[in-house]
Amino acid sequence: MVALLFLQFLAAGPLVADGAAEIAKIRNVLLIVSDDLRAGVLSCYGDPFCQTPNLQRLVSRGVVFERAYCQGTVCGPSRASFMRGRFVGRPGVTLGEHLREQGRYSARVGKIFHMRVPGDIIAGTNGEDVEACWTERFNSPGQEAHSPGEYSCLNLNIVTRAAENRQSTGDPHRPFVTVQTDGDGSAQPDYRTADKAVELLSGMGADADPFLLAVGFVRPHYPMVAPPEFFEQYPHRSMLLPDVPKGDLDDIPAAGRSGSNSVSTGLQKYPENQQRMWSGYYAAVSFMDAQLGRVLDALEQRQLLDSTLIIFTSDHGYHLGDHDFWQKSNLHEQVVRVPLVIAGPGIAAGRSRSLVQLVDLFPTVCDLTGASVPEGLDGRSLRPVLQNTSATVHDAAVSFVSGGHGLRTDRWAYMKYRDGSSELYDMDHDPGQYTNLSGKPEHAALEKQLEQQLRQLTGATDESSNGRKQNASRQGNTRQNPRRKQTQPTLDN
Ligand SMILES: [Ca+2]
Repeated sequence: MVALLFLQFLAAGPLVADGAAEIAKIRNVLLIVSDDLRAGVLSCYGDPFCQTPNLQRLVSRGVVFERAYCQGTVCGPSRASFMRGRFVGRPGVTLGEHLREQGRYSARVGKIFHMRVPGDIIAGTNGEDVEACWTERFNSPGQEAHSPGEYSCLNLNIVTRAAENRQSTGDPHRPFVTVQTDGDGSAQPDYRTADKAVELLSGMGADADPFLLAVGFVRPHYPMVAPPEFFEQYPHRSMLLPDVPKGDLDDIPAAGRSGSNSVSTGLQKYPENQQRMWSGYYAAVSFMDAQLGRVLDALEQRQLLDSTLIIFTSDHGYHLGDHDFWQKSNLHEQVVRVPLVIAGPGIAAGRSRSLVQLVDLFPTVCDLTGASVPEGLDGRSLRPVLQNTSATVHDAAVSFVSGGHGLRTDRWAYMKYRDGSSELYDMDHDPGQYTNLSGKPEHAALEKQLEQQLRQLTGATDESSNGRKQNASRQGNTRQNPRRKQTQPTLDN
């Protein structure tokens, strides 16, 4: 059945020579946002283990952006940024509001703007959602770490089936929780999100109003909850941990080091549990992918593939032991690089090396659906790349933490922190970011140029980045506490 649907899906999305004419048929947008999903764990970005057959359906008929970067590096700021098409903390109309003003239907299912995971998911509450963004909105509550089944808290080395005394929302333990659930997973929030998305799509058709359907999955964000069969695909002893050379942290300035690391969380004591973290993360990704498949099936069954732009991405990436770091809130490559796959009529399968940013999604949607483009967006339409994957839209991408900014150019990754410290990596020769070249005399001119480019793009000075952060806090766009260092692990719950 799966194979049959797969073939039908392929048949429904022919690669066309006349892309522009086909692209003009786009009326609808299906925006799918996974949570805390690092690009590198997906097979379309080279991972040898992780099974994501449904994302592969999109890959087989869409463009994979190999160098897509988030602007915010935790949930709240990133989501507020790309849903406004503006850099972190900048106010502006949201995508849904903008499309609604032009007569379109807009719906949210699950987490699109920031929701605390697991807090808002367990409570079934809206988090920092923007109500005006949506014609209708639907939450997908679930028991999360309290789901019946085998619970593990890996940094405390606790495994139990007992329902009582489970670490759920307390740091530093909650990021290291897995649950192999009893049952078929249908009580899980992402399953419910897919249920509702399928229901909404069943009411859509060729003659329905153009729609924006935003589907927000919460996995693989912790707790990593899925039925056992998803874990069994990834026996923990076969999981490969990132290489962390001796002295790896010595050349990373304090501002660049994650406060959530193997030592601070206690995970260092349990190397096998670090492998179990990978197993759990993969399991959560595959479970999310299964729900993605159900949504794609519904889109196909409603014969909406020929009129719908499909965007799959994540709010940011994730550290899984790289540099001994765990979680996010950091400017290193595993956090700032995100998965991005875009498919739709007139878009041929391919891969793009262009640097792109999540703030590009807003103007891309406007461009491809014929909506007007609001003034002052920070992104650019990706249409040139979708029509020709050798096109380039940016020569640099920027990312934000409360203590600094990151810049990614074709060859270099540069981080500048408010305390004056910096990092510089040659991504051609050191993609793992093991050797910080900042401060080396032979790179002084380059570093000066990158710093200037970063300031131009972000408008950053020490004062302005501080002011921007406070402005963002007033809008409720971020949960960042100005008195708390960005590198601490409690920013996003
Ligand atoms: Ca997130």
